[in-house]
Amino acid sequence: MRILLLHPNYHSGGAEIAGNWPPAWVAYLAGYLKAAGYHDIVFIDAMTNHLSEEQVRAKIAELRPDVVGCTAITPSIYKAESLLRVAKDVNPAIVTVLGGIHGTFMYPQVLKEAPWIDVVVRGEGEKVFLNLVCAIDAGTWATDPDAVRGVAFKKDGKIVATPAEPPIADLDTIKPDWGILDWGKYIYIPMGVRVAIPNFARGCPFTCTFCSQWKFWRDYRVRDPVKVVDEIEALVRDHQVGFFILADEEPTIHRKKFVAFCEELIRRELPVLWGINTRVTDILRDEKLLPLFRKAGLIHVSLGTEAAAQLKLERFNKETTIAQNKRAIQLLRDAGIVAEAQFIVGLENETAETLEETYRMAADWQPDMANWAMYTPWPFSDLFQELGDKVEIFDFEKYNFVTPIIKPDALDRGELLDRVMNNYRRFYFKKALFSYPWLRDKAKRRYMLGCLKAFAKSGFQRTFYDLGRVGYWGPQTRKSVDFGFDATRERTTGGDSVASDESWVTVHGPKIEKRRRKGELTAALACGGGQEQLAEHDTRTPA
Ligand code: B12
Ligand code: SF4
Repeated sequence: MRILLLHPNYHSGGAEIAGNWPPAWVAYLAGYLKAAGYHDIVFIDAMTNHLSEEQVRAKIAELRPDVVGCTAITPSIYKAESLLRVAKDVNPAIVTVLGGIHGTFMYPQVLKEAPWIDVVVRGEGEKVFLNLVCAIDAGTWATDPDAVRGVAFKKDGKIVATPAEPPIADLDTIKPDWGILDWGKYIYIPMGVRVAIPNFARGCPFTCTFCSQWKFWRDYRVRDPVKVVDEIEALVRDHQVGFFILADEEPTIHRKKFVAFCEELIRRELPVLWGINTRVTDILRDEKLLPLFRKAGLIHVSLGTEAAAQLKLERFNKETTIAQNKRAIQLLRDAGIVAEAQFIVGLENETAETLEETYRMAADWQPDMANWAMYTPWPFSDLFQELGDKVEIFDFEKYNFVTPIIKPDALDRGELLDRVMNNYRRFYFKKALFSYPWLRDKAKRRYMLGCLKAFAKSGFQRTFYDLGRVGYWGPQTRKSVDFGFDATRERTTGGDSVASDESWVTVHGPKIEKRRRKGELTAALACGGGQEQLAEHDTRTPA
């Protein structure tokens, strides 16, 4: 049986400006399938190779797969739907499969608008996809699809979702097949080396209302640090990877294992640098460990520093948090680690003044890098439900952190974009002239100048923030920018999304859920803002 995996050709000029990134999902799924005896797996990265649908069509016709699986996050859903239609057109006998976060929660809408998709794999993909492939292989899929857990499909005109497959308890049983990727393509521009995205943990014990990652993975699991380092060593040795980011939502949650991971990396002296996304409170907690992290190769930490102010949290003490943010940045810089502050902007209460305030904070805290992401209301997050009719745009293609989905009461979307660009211009102009070239730390200087190069490249190509597509050429065009929202895409009705599907049980037990709903957990803080910590002995939910 031949299985073809597709990564859709979706671009939006956010984090991807730093280079071409290898799709980790492909390696994890292919490794799991191959271990079970399914070796004929082919991958087409339409994103990295900028392939048109026609080019993918020709490849599908040539490869003659039995199963075609495509991934989709929310903004790439329409591209994924189209690619699967192409597969169905090429040969109606192909079983078309959609995986990833969007279909996991939006399968009723997806199966309605893309009836050529045979099956949606929900949540963690390895086990469910293997079971599905086995059922297809054995011929039982057509006759008894209900026997496969964790999938959704149409049967007799009705949408059916089978009970969820339990998350894989031991993540180390998944042996990724990194060899399936064409490594020469995945270059991290700031360092000019190959980049990888391994998983150290999956899931998150917290339950922030704007985030859906905790719902998606359902359970929080950390891998054996030594095995993760084995994987990294193989990536360095076999594929010449020189930089990696951990795919985790927040890898420092489990301090003990994270420290063990760093110690193992130090012991093996691997020629590799790496980056993570984490929370301010973890950096403060780990103040004394930062030199160890740096010694292990950690060079870049992104902190979700200011989402909290925008999200108007109960129990949110802004003064404390601002002081904490500043301190965390200072600590990282003192340890020789690049500190990146992430601001989330663009809620309905955003004004010119609040945007200016974020710039002032960035200027005051002096992170090495700053970015201003547009708040994006994932349709299956709790906050989306709370925002109600404040969300007017349902063109998911633009749900990408760079397009203003919510219109602030006091600003046009074009003005919002313009002020965000103004923040970027001022921040990086100063860094380029007065900071990066003069850094004493050689490794950091090289890294920062590399980041500037990536920025310059995307600015020149007009890909940064999709500026070319929307027609932004500076403040004079702020009134004329056109985000190109597709107005035919309308609000999903209750039945089209399963954000609160009772059958989709997570480990975030009823007690925690209740506290979160009552606002007793500082829930809506971004990765980086949360105050909670995981007890040292605990690998799952916070006490
Ligand atoms: C690394 C990363 C990137 C990288 C690389 C992406 C790539 N080429 O794969 C870069 C920097 C390029 C990037 C860019 C963007 N990203 Co990003 N990214 C991530 C990150 C940190 C890790 C993704 C990952 O590899 N996870 C590990 C793998 C194993 O998990 P997985 O992909 O979910 O796959 C599993 C299942 O979903 C399932 N599965 C997935 N696909 C399929 C397909 C089939 C057929 C089957 C059966 C199963 C299956 O099985 C897999 C194994 O269990 C996540 C956050 C996170 N912690 O997950 C955000 C995340 C995926 N990104 C996100 C976004 C929004 C973006 C951007 C739009 C932002 C921007 N403007 O730059 C772009 C879009 C780029 C694009 N075209 O895909 C959001 C998506 C949210 C949503 N609801 O859609 C996330 C979740 C971040 C967040 N917290 O909101 N991203
Ligand atoms: S800490 Fe919050 S924002 Fe970060 S992954 Fe966990 S639930 Fe999501």
